Amino acid sequence: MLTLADFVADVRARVDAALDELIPGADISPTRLHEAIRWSVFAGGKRVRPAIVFAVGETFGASRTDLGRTAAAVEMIHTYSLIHDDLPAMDDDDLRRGRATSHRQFDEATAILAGDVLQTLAFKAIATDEVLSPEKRLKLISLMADAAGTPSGMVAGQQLDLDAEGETLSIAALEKIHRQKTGALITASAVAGAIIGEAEEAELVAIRTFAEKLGLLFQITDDLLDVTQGTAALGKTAGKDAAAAKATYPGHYGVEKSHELATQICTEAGAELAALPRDTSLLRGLAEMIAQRKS
Ligand code: GRG
Repeated sequence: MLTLADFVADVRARVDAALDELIPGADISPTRLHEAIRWSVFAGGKRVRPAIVFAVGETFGASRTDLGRTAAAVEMIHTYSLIHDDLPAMDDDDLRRGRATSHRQFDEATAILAGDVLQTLAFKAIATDEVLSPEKRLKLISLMADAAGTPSGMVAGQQLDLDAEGETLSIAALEKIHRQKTGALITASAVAGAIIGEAEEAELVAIRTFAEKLGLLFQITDDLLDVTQGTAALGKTAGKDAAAAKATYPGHYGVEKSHELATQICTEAGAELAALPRDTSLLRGLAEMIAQRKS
C-alpha cells in the first residue's frame, strides 16, 4: 500500500516535472527572468498545496494526469506570493526556502517581474490544459482568481495584514486575515481537486469546510514554528512575528494552548470528512502531517 510519505514524494516528482515543462528554460531570453523564476520555484518548497490538490482529487477518483497541471498552477501562484511577500516593501526578508530571496539573489525589479509572470503562467497552465474539459478549466480559473485576488482572496488578505501593522488585533480579526492570506489558496487547492474529480455539490461543501480548517491549522502551526524552530530548520528567518510585533496564535494563547488548539482543529477537520462516502484516509493523513510538521 502507498504510504503518505510515498504519496508526498510522488506529488513532488510530478509537480516538479510539470513546473519544469511549464516554465521557460533558464537559457531562454530573457534569461535573467527565467533564472529568477526557477531560483524560487525549485528551491525546495514543501509542495503542500499541490499535495492537497492531488489528495482531494484522488479521493474523488480523478486521475493524476488530470490533476498535474492544476497542482503546478497553484504552486506557481503560491511561489509568486512568497517572492512578493519577501520584497523590501513588504516583509523585507533575506532568506526563503533555505536560500537567498529573489530580490537578494537577483534584484528588486527582477523579483517583482518573476512574481508577476509566475501568476500569468499559472493561469495559462490551466487555460491550456487539454486533458480537462473547457468547462472545468473555466471553473478552475475563476476559483483560482478569487482565491489569489480580491475581495476575499490572498492579495486582499495581505492588504488587511499590512493595514493592521502596529495595531492590537482581536483573534477574530486575526483569523479573517489568515483565512484570506493563507487559507484562500489552501481551500482553493482542495476545491480544485474536488472539481476535477467531479464531486457532488454536498461533497464540495464538506471539502471546502475541511480545507478551511486545514488552512487555519496550517497557520497555527506556522506561527508555532516561528517561535519554536530556528532559521536553519525553517529555511526562512525564524522569530519574525515577534520581531514585527505581529498578532499570532502563540502570542495570543501561548505555545501550549496553541498546540492544543491545533490538535482540536485537526480533529474538527477530520470530522468534516465523515460526511463523505469515500475513502478519506489520505486526507486525514495530510491533516495529521500538517499538524505535526516541523518546517
Ligand atoms: C504578497 C500577494 C502577496 C501575498 C502574500 C503567502 C503570503 C501572502 C505571505 C507569506 C507570509 C507567510 C509566512 C504566511 C504564512 C503561511 C505561509 C503561506 C507560509 C509559507 O508556505 P509554506 O510553508 O512554504 O507552504 P513552502 O516554501 O514550503 O512552499
